[in-house]
Amino acid sequence: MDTNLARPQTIASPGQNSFADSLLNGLRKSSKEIACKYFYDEAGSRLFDAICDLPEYYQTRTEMALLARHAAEIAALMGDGAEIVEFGAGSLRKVRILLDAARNPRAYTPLDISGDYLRHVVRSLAADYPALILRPLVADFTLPLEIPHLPGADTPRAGFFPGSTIGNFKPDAAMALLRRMRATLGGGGLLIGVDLVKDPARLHAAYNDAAGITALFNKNLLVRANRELGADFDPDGFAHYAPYNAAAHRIEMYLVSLKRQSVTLCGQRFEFAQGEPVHTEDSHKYTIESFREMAARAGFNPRAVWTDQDRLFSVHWLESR
Ligand code: AVI
Repeated sequence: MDTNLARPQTIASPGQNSFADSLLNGLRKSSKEIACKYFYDEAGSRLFDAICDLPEYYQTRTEMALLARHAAEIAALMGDGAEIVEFGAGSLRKVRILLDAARNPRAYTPLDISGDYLRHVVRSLAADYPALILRPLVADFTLPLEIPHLPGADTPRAGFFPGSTIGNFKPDAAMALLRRMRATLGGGGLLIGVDLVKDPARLHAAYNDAAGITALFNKNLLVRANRELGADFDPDGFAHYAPYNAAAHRIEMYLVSLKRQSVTLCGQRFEFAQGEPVHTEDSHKYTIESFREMAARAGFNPRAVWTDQDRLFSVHWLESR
């Protein structure tokens, strides 16, 4: 048994609603939608890991290379003895780069909506970093949330929000989220990965991979609804569709009904016309300048920024003001 590993604790936020409520509300709308945070059950998290390894999905490898290249500088900005708080823990591959470079990190607190996945991935860290306090928290970081302080002397917090997950929020919601993170970090800085505006063909390929993994990831929402809620979606009756909307600087993801069909969910019937889209995700892209402006409006002081030579991706260090 690893003594530095706490069991994942669940932190409920006010107004937290369930997959069932959210799905019912989303399918009742005149333009149907499913919230993208429901992608990440255990199967969805694994599919997302597979996306990160795709040749077309440049984001993950570019960000990891940036973190590795600038790790010493990042560690200096994070300071000594920090608690690293990761919003949406993912596979933990990226945080290992930080933990290896950080100066005597005291604790690592990953937050994730998927408890099973969190338990699984954090276990491997416990053995590799025996001196580190590990506090996995099952929480929805998109909702207001207070993380209890570690006992003892005040430990500075450093936030970590990689992967350009910020892009999955509409700009107003992204700014509100940055504000909430600033509050959670209590004066600590935030290291955040942000995908950049670029050639639309490159963006299109990243969300329409040849192996069809992104399509499976998208359709997993329906598979999950069938398994968890007893719905009767036919995943093959929907197509993955992910165009780039250049005017709005975002990839939009949809499941498009391939035929006229009805689906029963929680005792209610939903009709889908042939060709009807269900919106499942937006992935906004920023310029370095537009992101720094947004961060400043959210109350951060944008300090360092690192990018690769092709300007595909950026990593920012934002200080709390
Ligand atoms: C998690 N998020 C930043 C990914 C993205 O690129 O927007 C989710 C994703 N959707 C399709 N592929 C990857």
